[in-house]
Amino acid sequence: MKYQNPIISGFYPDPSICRVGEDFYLVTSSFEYFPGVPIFHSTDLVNWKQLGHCLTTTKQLPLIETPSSCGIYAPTIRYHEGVFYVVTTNVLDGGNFFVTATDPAGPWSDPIWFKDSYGIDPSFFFDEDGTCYLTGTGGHGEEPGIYQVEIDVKTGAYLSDRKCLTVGTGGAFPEGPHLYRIGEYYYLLMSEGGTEYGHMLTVFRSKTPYGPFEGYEKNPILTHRSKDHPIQATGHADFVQRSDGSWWAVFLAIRPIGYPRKYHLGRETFLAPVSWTEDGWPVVGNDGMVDEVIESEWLINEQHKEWKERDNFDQATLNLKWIYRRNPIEEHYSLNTKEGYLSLTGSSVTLNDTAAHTFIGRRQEHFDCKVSTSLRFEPKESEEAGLTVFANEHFHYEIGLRSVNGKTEAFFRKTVGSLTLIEKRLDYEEDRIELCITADSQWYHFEIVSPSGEVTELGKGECGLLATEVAGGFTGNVFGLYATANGKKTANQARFNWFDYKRFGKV
Ligand code: 6LW
Repeated sequence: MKYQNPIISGFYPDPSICRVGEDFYLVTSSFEYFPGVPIFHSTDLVNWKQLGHCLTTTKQLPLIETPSSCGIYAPTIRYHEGVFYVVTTNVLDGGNFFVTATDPAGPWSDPIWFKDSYGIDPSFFFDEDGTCYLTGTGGHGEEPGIYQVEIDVKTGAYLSDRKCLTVGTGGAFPEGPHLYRIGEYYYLLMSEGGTEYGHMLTVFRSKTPYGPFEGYEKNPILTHRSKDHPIQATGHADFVQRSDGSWWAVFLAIRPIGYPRKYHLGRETFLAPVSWTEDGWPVVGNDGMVDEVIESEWLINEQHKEWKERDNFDQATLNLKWIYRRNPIEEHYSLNTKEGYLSLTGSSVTLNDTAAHTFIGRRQEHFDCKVSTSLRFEPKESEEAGLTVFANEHFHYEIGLRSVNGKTEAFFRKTVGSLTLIEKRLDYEEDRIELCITADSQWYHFEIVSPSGEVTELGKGECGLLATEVAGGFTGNVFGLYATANGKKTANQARFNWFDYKRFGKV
């Protein structure tokens, strides 16, 4: 049977996976978005359904004025004796910590913070004797490398000295480590080269958990660096074994467009089969290369991608795909489930500020897609609300309604670094409007539809100007509904009646 990569598309990087019986659980990074650390479930590794998020409270995930692409980095999920553990880093807001749950759908515990926590990419390994090893990168001026300490999983207290396991094969940014015990060896999997085009996965092994670790002579075991391949930046992997004995790797990769290459969907989650050499070294995919379509005799199910095209905002809680930027100010959001709309109240914070915007978004998962929404809004002076495609505060395009000199206008604006341009403005007499963004792999096209059905194109913007190579950071593009009073206070609500996301072409 065949499946198509990515297995989870859109900005879902740094995947980590664990198995409990026939069930697999997978988590990814979430940075400044809230709730944090989406958690997915699968029984066949190719069909994934989101169960929820691991970090759903401000106590677990303080993100007050967290800069874009700070917040939650690479989590690891592990299961031990009836308990799930997710260990991760809140960069700039507390460092390394973990949460636990008996039901992966939640609720997850309050955070248990490590004292004197160092570095990023923490991972847990529970050995047969119950010892829990915390493995992660260096920090606080240490030599870049992978470091390890034993911990008490009730309190997070360190039970041993912290030791360096390896500095890797010499690539930049030794990171993303996971320790496993397979057969007679402890295997240390890690990434090097940085999360961009030089990304690679390397493996080491030892007879003891602290080494000495011997590197595989054929390292790296996964990389697409300097290859002409549509998938790039492969790395940051975690291994899992199915109950049928087959081994698999989940990892991140990107799908850049054009030349020079640029990617705007972020780093996505991919899957590859893992085989073993006779002398016990892992081989990922096709000798370290992975294609979009993979055929494997070990697959047990067809791949169907979970899909929901319309949100009518008529449920008591928002669909799990919706995410806020930083901790939301609750009173700025309300769902009227009876009449089926989501109301947003703007604040003085604009889309350009490093603060909690009034914003609710969902990841762009496909190159070819169309998102649209119906907005009812009577803006007062300085207010605006609309639909944005958002990379970060300095890189975003939007259309919406706003008030200028007592008049309502529909507008299309581009913010690209320090350049801001209102590309189109039209007097608009109605208080209802449909806002649409149609994406292909090169362009976002913006249009509005009046209540009488009249369609007006407002313009287009390059996807490449919102791509990571231009906008920077670790996230991918998100479509968002937003409201702002641009420096003023307001109680005026922008009501969104529905939101559609249609995909075209391949998943
Ligand atoms: C993550 C690091 C990485 O912590 O990018 O690709 C960082 N790998 O391991 C942020 O996602």
